[in-house]
Amino acid sequence: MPAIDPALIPNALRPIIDALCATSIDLSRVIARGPLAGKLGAGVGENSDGDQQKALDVMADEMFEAALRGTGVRYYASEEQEDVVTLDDDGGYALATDPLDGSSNIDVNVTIGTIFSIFEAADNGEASFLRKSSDQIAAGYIAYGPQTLLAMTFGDGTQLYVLDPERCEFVLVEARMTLPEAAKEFSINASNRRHWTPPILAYVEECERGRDGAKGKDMNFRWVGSLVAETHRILTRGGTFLYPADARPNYENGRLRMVYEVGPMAFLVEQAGGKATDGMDPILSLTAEALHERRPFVFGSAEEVERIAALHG
Ligand code: AFP
Repeated sequence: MPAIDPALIPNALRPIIDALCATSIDLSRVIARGPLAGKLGAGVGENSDGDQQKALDVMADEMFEAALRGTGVRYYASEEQEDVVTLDDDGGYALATDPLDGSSNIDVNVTIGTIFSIFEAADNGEASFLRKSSDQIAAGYIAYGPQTLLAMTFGDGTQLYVLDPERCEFVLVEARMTLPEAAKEFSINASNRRHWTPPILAYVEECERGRDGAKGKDMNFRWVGSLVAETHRILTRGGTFLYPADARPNYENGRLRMVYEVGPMAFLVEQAGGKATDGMDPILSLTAEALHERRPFVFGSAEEVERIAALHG
């Protein structure tokens, strides 16, 4: 029994998507057990970017890497591993992933997720990922929350699936998600206010002034600390997400990684009619130069993303 209704999945990618779905179903069971499954949020080391690695980060990475062998993935790149791994020499694809996004939420029962991006394999591992973001042929996330959800695109709209726990299968609920043009909410880690650039500060102050200012409408504020949760909310009801460059050391390009966080989320958002930029330029027009490079990231309702670009003048 495939772990997902295969109707809208390109034949060549079905083994990869099925492996991702089957593994995420197993992972969702571990996550749902929380402390009964051990100390999932315990620090176990550092990843390539110096971020603390949690036990679940490493477990998820190992599960996905093992499950993708023999599915057509030649190169595997992960937030949790320094270098690209060759899985199958005769595979035709390259898959990048943040196997467990939102790790700071593991121990507090808040939605966390898996993000993935798929390219045609190039001549070598690095070349398969250090390329224009618009070369992606598929992208998606799984959200482990009250529901286990899969949002995915193959370049013809963003599809939404919900896991039916009884059937152990992801069932299509929306073939073409539409990100609302207007926003009522904005998301940014407000504790970094003193580190922001003037255009970002100006936008946030416009949102805070609401109907008393240029916006002419009140905005609400949300910050979950889990990119997958924020992205799903914005895809569903609109809004703006900002993780900009800021003045902190090592944050001159923000916090989010281009290849396995920013690129795939940009693809999903744009396929749903939203926009995704680095504050000014479309993410999909940018080229990754290093596997773990960071990029400032702004996405969501088109009119808001355009306003932020305008404020950058
Ligand atoms: P972790 O996986 O290390 O928790 O990082 C999550 C994340 O990459 C993204 O999911 C959040 O939007 C962002 O970081 C939260 O960053 P802050 O902790 O700086 O708010």
